[in-house]
Amino acid sequence: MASEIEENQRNGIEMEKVTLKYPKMTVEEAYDVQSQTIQRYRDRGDEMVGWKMGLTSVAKQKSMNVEEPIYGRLTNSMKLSTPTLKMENLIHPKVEPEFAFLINKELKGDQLQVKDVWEATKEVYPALEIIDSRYKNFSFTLTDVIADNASSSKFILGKEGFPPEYTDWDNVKVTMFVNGDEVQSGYGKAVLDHPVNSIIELSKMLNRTGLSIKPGMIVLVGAITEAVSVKKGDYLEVNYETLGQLNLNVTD
Ligand code: 0L1
Ligand code: MG
Repeated sequence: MASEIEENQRNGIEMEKVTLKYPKMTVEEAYDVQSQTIQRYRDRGDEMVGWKMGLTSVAKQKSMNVEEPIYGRLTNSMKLSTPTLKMENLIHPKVEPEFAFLINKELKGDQLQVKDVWEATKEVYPALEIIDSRYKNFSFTLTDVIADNASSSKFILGKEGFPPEYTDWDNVKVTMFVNGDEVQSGYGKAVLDHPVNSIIELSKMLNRTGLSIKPGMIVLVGAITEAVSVKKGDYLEVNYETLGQLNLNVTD
């Protein structure tokens, strides 16, 4: 299953839900498939650079009938170094405004407090995540989406990171424009009431399999607004108040 998913992620190929074939797959097994998929990225010389959290809004959890978020793995090849998203090898991408925490001290365990996270955070960046489920019509069950690396595809960080004390991250307003039209807006608190909670939750979930957030890793904490579908020719501007603006050109 991991080989098939890795190939489809790399080439942007749609696939049937894996639960059609394996309806009894558990959440633990799905994370194992995710881990084995990313091992195949590493075997090709890619490097794991962090984690992403998904389903961090109550609305999204309800729509999937779950009570906790999910996580995925980020690799170097997913990082965009220029604000251009090529549609080549993508299926039906959507963009989410997020924050990315740059961690500089290991975070481990299920008992972390808010102050532990801030002490281990070097900087917070405005960021965009591009999700692109490999499943037809973005339709999947919880275990399907975990196996497909929580729909991870690409991400881009803002040019400048900010220290934890720079602002109240839950009250930052983010507004997204596509081709000049405002399409979405939301506040940092859309992420589990406060983006810092997402890191606490991630550490708790990773701890179940003895994993942790290592120094130098980036964590995308979860979407601040609904995800927005994009197509070739679109131009996105995403405004993060005093944190600046992120742009994205969608090309073929
Ligand atoms: O990053 C996300 O919130 C996406 C998680 C997976 C669910 C989806 O693809 O919508
Ligand atoms: Mg996301």
